[in-house]
Amino acid sequence: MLTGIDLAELQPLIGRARRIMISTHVNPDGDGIGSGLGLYHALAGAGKAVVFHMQDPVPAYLRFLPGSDRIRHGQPNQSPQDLLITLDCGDYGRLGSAVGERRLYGHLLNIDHHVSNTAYGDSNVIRVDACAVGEIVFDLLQALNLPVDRDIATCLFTSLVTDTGSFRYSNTDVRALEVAAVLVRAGAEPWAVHAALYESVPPQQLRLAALALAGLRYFAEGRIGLIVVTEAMYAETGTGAEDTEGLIQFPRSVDTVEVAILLRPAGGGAWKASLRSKRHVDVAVIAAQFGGGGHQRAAGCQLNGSLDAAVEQLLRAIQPVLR
Ligand SMILES: [Mn+2]
Repeated sequence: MLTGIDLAELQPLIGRARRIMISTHVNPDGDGIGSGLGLYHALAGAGKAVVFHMQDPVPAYLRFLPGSDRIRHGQPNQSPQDLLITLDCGDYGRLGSAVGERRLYGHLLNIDHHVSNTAYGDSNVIRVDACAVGEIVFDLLQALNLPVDRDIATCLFTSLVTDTGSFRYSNTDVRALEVAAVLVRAGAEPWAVHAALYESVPPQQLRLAALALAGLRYFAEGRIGLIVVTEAMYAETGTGAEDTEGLIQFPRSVDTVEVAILLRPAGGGAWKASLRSKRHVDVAVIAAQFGGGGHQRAAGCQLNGSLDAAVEQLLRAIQPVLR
């Protein structure tokens, strides 16, 4: 779905804008940051006054990306911008505090691939068939005739790698691999990106994984796998939320499991749930029941109350749709 807009139609909007701000969702991931930095470098190269501003800091595993040290975070943006471009962010609230007041922005361009996107922009490019927002940004740069140099290629390639699970998930289609090939030709190095992303784990992160794995539980004859991270585990291992990256792969990797759940503290006694499915359960629908969203095979939401209550609510939502 391309809601109303052909990418080439964005030419006048972007051409007119002198000051452009890029942002992505809270708890930013490789897609939000990779696609954002790719766009950042391209727009800066085109002579725009461009800033990349998000609520949270760049997670350590993404700090190898060229330009990641120039991303601003923390305080809300206060300077007026001609154009705000939001990437990989399904609803306006998920931008968190980064954007400040909406009246600061002459125009909001929302570029995303989440089926749950609320089309909150003045212009919305929502392509649910894109494996990553990096793929849409790649197409946008083509449409705008902006060159893809080595830095841009590395950032966009990282976006594709992280959102496709290193080209393994069901969103890995011919198009994803074709775009990846073009990016590699433009200078992205698959091994270097892989090593930076997945072979640079700090020891404490593995200790956290060991603690969480010890408590792995199954429900519904093994078709649901649950892994929980607690504040106590963070404290014992000296880790935090960003060290839970990749943990959900463990329950999902079990042969009987259709739906994998990762629960971690969300602050204020709430729990953040990450949901993954393998074949037929639409976890975006499950997450939406709790005010969250995402994709068919990967989604997230937040639940209030005790851990037991959070687990109970999720099981009650998932069990009826398991075959
Ligand atoms: Mn994404």
